[in-house]
Amino acid sequence: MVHLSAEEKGIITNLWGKVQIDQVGGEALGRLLIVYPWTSRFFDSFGDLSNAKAVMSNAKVHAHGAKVLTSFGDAVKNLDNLKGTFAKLSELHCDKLHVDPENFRLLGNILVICLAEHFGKDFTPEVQAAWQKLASGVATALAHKYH
Ligand code: HNI
Repeated sequence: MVHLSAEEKGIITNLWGKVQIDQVGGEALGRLLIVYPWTSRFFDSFGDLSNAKAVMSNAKVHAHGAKVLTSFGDAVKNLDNLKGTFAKLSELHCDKLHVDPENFRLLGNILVICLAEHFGKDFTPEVQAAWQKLASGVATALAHKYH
């Protein structure tokens, strides 16, 4: 499990307060679907995902991305208990959705890229390190109930 220092926790909470969840969530999920096209097989019901433009303008992608990033925000509020926080979602993604947990890592890395783009020079290496750690912790927590 990841261990976050008090300083890293401060960095994470501070940045999270400025994240535009709807925009960044949609962008991160959209980029996941474009960069790793096989991930679109989980989203059959979302309509046209056949090219980058279609993905990035797909309202269902944006809505679901916002939902996922809102849920990711529960991690920020529970930095000392990621496994407990994501236990139910881990069961859901394993038992019902059958999402390969490797995809959680891919999405976490894409999220970091989106944050870097949004925050520009404020996204210093220290900020990146803290977020990268959090993303890894969330991915581990979401994979925890897999069997
Ligand atoms: Ni994920 C549904 C959270 C990564 C595929 N996912 C959800 C829901 C939440 C959620 C919350 C809604 C649950 C409900 O309806 O009760 N997902 C998260 C989080 C991450 C994540 C926090 C990682 C940070 N999910 C992924 C990834 C994939 C994924 C990487 C596939 C590539 N998720 C799904 C699918 C659904 C889903 C598929 C169901 C969508 C639907 O409504 O049809």
